[in-house]
Amino acid sequence: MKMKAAVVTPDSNGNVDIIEREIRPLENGEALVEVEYCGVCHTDLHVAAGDFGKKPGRVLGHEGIGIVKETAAGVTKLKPGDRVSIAWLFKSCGSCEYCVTGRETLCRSVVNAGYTADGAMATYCIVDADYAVKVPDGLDPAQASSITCAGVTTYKAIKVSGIQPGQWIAMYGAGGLGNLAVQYAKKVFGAHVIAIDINDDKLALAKEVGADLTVNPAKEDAAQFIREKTGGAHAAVVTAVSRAAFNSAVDAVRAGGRVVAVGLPSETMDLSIPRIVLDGIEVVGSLVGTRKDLEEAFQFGAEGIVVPVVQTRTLDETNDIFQEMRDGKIQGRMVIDMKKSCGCH
Ligand code: 8ID
Ligand code: ZN
Repeated sequence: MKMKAAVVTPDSNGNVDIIEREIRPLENGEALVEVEYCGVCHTDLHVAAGDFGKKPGRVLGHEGIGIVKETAAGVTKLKPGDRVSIAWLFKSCGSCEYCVTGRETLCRSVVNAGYTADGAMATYCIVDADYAVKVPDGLDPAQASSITCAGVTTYKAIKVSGIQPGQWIAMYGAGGLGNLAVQYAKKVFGAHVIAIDINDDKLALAKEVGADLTVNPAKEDAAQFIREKTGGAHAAVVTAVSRAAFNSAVDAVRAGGRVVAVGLPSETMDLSIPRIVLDGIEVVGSLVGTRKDLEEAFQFGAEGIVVPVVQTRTLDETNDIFQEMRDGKIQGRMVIDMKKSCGCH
């Protein structure tokens, strides 16, 4: 049986080729998933461009949602007909110090969908059954796809920020991750939210989904604005793909504040040692979320507390979506609808 897939070009030039490929037989513990939807994350752009090392021929995609078609021997957790996720955390070893202490995304032998394993930007995907998280009933599958990376990553980053109800959190970047960050912070954690983005249309969307305040750093000093309005944020989550945003976040938090780094520009940030030491600032990275985090993030979607902003497209449009993302033109998430593109339905 064949599948249609978006794979990184031979020279990893930031684009994909749409190809047909034979689906390999399942191995012990695996399941075959017919993909329904796959969101396009900015990380797919980084992988396609070789930002973390060239990956020619790799099937991209880690915001996948689909239906289990077949399970191999040894699979007890899933059965045909189940709706499951295909997330960045594709598989980990399950027994190292990270896996057994609730930090499985840091496993040194982790496998990531759409990076070190073939991902979900395809009509079919083979998953490790233990790592495919079930999608709860009542959650729209296109919206679930956006939660599979953007949602769980920001939900987890907010947990890591330690924000408490009523405190101020600054969300740098209001794109695919950022608009969900605003929603989880406001509606789940009960925080006051400031959204920061260089595009006014993204700020308008952030306001619509719950931001209390917005500021555009292309027009004014965001850190100064935040200090004036809030006395300094208690925490910041940075999903913007820009070192300027990381630097501003350090300036925007109050003493004892925590900056959670999520965005992945291939750059370094400035850290003033006196600022870090004298004001007790913490800077910490946060990488997607565990299977448990994803289960929780899904549930808030199923309950309608968090509503991903999604628009569906076809697999053939992947390179167009990439360009729109580079140009900062996307509101919320572009989600590939596989049924629209495979031509067999
Ligand atoms: O687990 C993780 N840490 C993780 C998970 C998923 C994604 C990390 N990421 C990374 C991606 O690889 C990417 O580097 O998070 C970053 C954001 O992903 P995204 O939300 O999918 O990208 P987007 O939709 O393009 O949104 C980026 C936003 O940043 C704004 C843009 O206007 C856009 O809305 N932005 C930029 I670019 N520069 C900015 C600046 N200086 C800025 N906003 C404020 N200040
Ligand atoms: Zn992602």
